[in-house]
Amino acid sequence: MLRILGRKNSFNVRKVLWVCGELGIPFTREDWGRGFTPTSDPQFLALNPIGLIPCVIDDGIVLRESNAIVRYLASRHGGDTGKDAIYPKELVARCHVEQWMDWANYETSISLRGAFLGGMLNEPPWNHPWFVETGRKQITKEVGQLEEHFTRIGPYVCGEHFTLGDIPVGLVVNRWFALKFDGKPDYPAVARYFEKLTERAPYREHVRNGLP
Ligand SMILES: N[C@@H](CCC(=O)N[C@@H](CS)C(=O)NCC(=O)O)C(=O)O
Repeated sequence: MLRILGRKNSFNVRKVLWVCGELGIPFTREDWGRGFTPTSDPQFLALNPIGLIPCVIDDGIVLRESNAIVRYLASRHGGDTGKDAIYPKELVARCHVEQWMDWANYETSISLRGAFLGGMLNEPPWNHPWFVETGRKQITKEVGQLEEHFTRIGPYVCGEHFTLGDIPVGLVVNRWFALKFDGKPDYPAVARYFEKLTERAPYREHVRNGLP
């Protein structure tokens, strides 16, 4: 059985839990990371020398990096491989999915460090006022780009069907709605997307469950 190492309130672990819910993949989960056994523990580092959660073990295969894990699980257990699959095989459809995954993991994770870790959790060193302000401006611009995207395409990031692209983006959107700061705009198309994702039971269980 798939073993997931990482606390269930982690942004990146929740992606893995969500995809398992979508695909009906049975798993066991162990609490590692902030508030539990630290990822600097030699037992953890022996599995994942990068020292971050999530880390998974599947049939003796050890994997790290949430997006890579999500793609692996969908490739292995995703069933449908057609154009409308959760992770399509067709090159262009696949790249459309992956570009959203990469965008969320790179662009928005930098902004959210300032806006969320600094601005909401007051965590050093991210709570430097310049960094908080820059993060807020940047995440507002990025979610604004998503807003603009959803005026043309929807209801999911790649169009009509739910794909892996929605998983990291769905985490970002959940966190966006938890942020509180002056001048934060309303983005109605993103709000509709948030409601659309909320129709999905694994999203309600692992993502929109009251945690930012
Ligand atoms: N790029 C990595 C980032 C992983 C990451 O930053 N994980 C955080 C939790 S979301 C972590 O390990 N934090 C340390 C801790 O919880 O002790 C991924 O996508 O998996």
